[in-house]
Amino acid sequence: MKTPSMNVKLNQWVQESAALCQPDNIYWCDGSVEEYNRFTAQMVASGMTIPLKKRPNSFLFRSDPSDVARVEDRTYISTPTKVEAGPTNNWIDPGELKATMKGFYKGCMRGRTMYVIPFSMGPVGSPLAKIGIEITDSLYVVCNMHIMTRVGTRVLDVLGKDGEFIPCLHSIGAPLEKGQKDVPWPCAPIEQKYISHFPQENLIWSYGSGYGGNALLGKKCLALRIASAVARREGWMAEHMLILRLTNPEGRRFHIAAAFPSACGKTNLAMLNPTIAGWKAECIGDDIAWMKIGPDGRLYAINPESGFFGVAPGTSYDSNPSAMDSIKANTIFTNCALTDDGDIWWEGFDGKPPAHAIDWKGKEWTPASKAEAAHPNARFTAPAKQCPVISPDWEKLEGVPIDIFIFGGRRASVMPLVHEATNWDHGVFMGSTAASETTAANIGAVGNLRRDPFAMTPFCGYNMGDYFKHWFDMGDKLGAKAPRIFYVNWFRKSPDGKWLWPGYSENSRVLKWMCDRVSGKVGARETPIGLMPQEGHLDLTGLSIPAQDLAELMRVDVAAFKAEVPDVEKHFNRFGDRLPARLAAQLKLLVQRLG
Ligand code: SAT
Ligand code: MN
Repeated sequence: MKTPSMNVKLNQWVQESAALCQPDNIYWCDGSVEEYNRFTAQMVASGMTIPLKKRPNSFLFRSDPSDVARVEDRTYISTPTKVEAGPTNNWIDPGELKATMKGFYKGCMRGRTMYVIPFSMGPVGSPLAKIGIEITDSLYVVCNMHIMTRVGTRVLDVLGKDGEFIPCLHSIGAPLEKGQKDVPWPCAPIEQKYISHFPQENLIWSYGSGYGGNALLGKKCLALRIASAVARREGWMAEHMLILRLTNPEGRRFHIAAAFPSACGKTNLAMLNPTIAGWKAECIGDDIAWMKIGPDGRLYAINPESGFFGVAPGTSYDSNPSAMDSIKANTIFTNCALTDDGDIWWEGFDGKPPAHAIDWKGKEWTPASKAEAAHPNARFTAPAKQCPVISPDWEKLEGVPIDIFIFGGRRASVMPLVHEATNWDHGVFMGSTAASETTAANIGAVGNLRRDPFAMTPFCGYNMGDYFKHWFDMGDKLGAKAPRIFYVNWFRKSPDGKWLWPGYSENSRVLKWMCDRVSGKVGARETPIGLMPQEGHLDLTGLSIPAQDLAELMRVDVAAFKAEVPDVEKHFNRFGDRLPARLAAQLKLLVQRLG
């Protein structure tokens, strides 16, 4: 196929990649509906996917059982020196890593087609948008990218002859020899998987996996790891945050950006259905926020994505009706169970489990089966525009002004339901010390407590000590116009293991308190860890939470916080002289306040 692009660098890179990977064909994606339909039909015909009778234009994929989540252990930030990648990232020298990976890339697309996907992260033409080009040999990736990003010829038009783009090279790492039969989910073994980033060159190389963030390179690789490094250089922010708009009964709008680790409820909060009278919520994004200071000195956010790659298990009309409505049609499902009538199913779905299904591994399943029907990291890929509560302003080129930042994670103990930072430095301290129990979104142990600063541990494309400093620099620039900062924990449990807070839509009550704080409607009570709601200020109308549960949710466990100080010190010490003195000062102040 002749190149549709006039961009000299792009054409050269495609040619070089083809020479290295040796595909049978090169195909340039135009992003059209016709193209999407042709590719899904092709995958149905080849047995790679199953069309769902119950959901129009929707498909179920089953991955290889070894390829079910991000692989943090195989993810690299390859900067010229190790210290630039910092203590939270895996590092290999760029020359060495490229040599190793070139060895794998050589001939890796034999017997396959190389697809060239021009995509925009952010609405095409937004001053915050960036262009990427993904080269891949996976049609699953092409179709997911169609949903998750803006793909197509428009992007090449914007790129023109000499526009800048971020090259993203991806291969599943499974060449097909002559006569060799393909499998439904080709990929390479774990020790050959590499998710590599070269921030100095704005370059991404991914090899061996076809799943989620490992393969849809616009998402974590470009929009977080590379973008975070670019953002620091250029003075803006790329964060692992949902964006939502809340409107109070008087019509005042508040924009909230919240950072939680993967599989901790960002999609649910982003699509919140408020249970408090007169408040309205709209979704702008569920995973990533790019934020720049606007002409009025406030911080403006866009959602660089155009779809949701959401965790399926636990999603239901009960927990997230808007997500359920978003996935009625035109959706890709990965590693969900298949019901006998041609629908998907997962643990936590509405109603009774099906009497019989086919599980994510393609095996017979009944409620008596020991194995889960859906993989815990099973996902849906759905167009954002299908969300019934998507904001009419979700594609506004200049973004929306952020009033509130929220940090948090999953913690069965210690962290109360909500507290507020007393100032920006304190808020940065809260973000930098955030901790959460690990989830199935990464291959590895689940339920271990780890420090996950700003929910960015797996996604920061440079030394996290410098990232902390960047937060202080942004705060200094924003001054009095900086968003207010809060910390939440929806996941606190009683000593006998029961959730203390109902969560989901009821989280709107906590958001209301934050908005009331911003508009000066309510005061707060000072505690050693920050500001907390005064008696009666958290709107609990219509909710019956036992008084002792509420007391536990709001309790500042001073002894537990004190007991964690050595762990925070250890965490900070990892950054050596890259740790901003302002963070060390905050820790000192906390220790003093705890007494
Ligand atoms: O697989 S993804 O990285 O896209 C999902 C996640 O971990 O948040
Ligand atoms: Mn995420």
